[in-house]
Amino acid sequence: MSASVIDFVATEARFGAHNYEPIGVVLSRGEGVWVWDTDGNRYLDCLSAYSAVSQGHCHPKILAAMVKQAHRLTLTSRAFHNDQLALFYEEIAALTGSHKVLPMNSGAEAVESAIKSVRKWGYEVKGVPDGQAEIIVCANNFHGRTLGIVGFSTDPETRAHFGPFAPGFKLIPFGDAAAIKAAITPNTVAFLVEPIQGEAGVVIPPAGYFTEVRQLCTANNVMLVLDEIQTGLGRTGKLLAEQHEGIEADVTLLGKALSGGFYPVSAVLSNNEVLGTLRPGQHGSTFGGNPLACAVARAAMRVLVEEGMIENAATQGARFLEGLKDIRANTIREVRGRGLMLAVELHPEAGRARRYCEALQGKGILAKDTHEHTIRIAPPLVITSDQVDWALERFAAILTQDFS
Ligand code: IF1
Repeated sequence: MSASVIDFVATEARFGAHNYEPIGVVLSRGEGVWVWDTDGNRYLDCLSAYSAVSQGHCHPKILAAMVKQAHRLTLTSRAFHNDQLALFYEEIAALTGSHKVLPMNSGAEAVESAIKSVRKWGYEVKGVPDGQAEIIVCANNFHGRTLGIVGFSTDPETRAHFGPFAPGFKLIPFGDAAAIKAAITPNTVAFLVEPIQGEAGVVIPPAGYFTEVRQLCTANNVMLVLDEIQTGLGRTGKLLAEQHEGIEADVTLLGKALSGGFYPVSAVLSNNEVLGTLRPGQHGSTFGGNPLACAVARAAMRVLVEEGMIENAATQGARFLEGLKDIRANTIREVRGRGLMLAVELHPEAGRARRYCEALQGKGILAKDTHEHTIRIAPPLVITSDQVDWALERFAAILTQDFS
């Protein structure tokens, strides 16, 4: 690493909490699918900040909207109206077919807000005895890092030594509809689940799973809460991953690409029932629904649709998936993906996925490992066929080596 990189890394190590182990690169510029490090080396970003930069780095139209709004009005608090929130509500509701919107900031805040709202709905509408609401969640879930959320994580790294945790969550295997049927009780208010489990390594459920889930939730008056914070906004080749299953959630959570990576913006979207239970003073956030966030999100949604990014994710995702499947390498156990949410799972004896990511960096690709043996691949949705082919050449070159 160059001297400047070492200085940045050393300073981070000196002052920063060591809650990440970044790959040895210091980035200083981004444009579209490309990022550059402080030494001027260029990389194709195959992480997109965990699908928050789906529109490509520093999208000019989102930037312009941010700068224009930042010159006018950034934050008012919700004690007063502002001239961006209503427009954001109208546009996100029209885009997603939702009736009610709760604007928040981080994805985890949206998840926590949804948990509070479905519990409140359970007590005040479904008639569940106060304090006894149950929410069904899946093993290997990832919904954020707050105390409430890690309380129902099954990943020891995520939850160890952070207890005690909140009760009221029931864990079942992902992809097993019979398990949901067995877990539902009269006190069940919701099933909270990712359409595709991202952190778990891009785990796609069996065909028909969500059709059965939808039927079971409807039949038992249980709210289906889909966490689309990573899968949503075009990542899987459709606006929402639920559309691959032809179903509609009762509550949908969005974040990450809702701002195109410019600003923390998340939202809880629901039918009238669930968010309709919230009354003034019962929930809130200093920055939730601020005019700058709304202006940025409006531009991020607009370019996603107007520039055909969702369709491109389907086209280039299929190209990328086929190309990965064509790689003949003893190191590869399985290639998985839907749209541009892809993963290569290595055989355990091939060594740690991180080693392959470090080797990919040397070829101009930035990718992230997850759970030891899986390489996650999620480039911005603006990637072209030529760039996919360029990336595939490099994945093939690295995956046919053995870094065990
Ligand atoms: C980290 C993972 C991805 C998410 C889903 C809610 C949230 C996330 C499906 C919370 C956030 C991020 C968090 C970040 C790394 C990244 C991640 F590896 F942690 F699991 F993407 F897979 N629902 N995911 O994926 O949103 O509060 O972060 O805005 O915590 O290391 P957030």
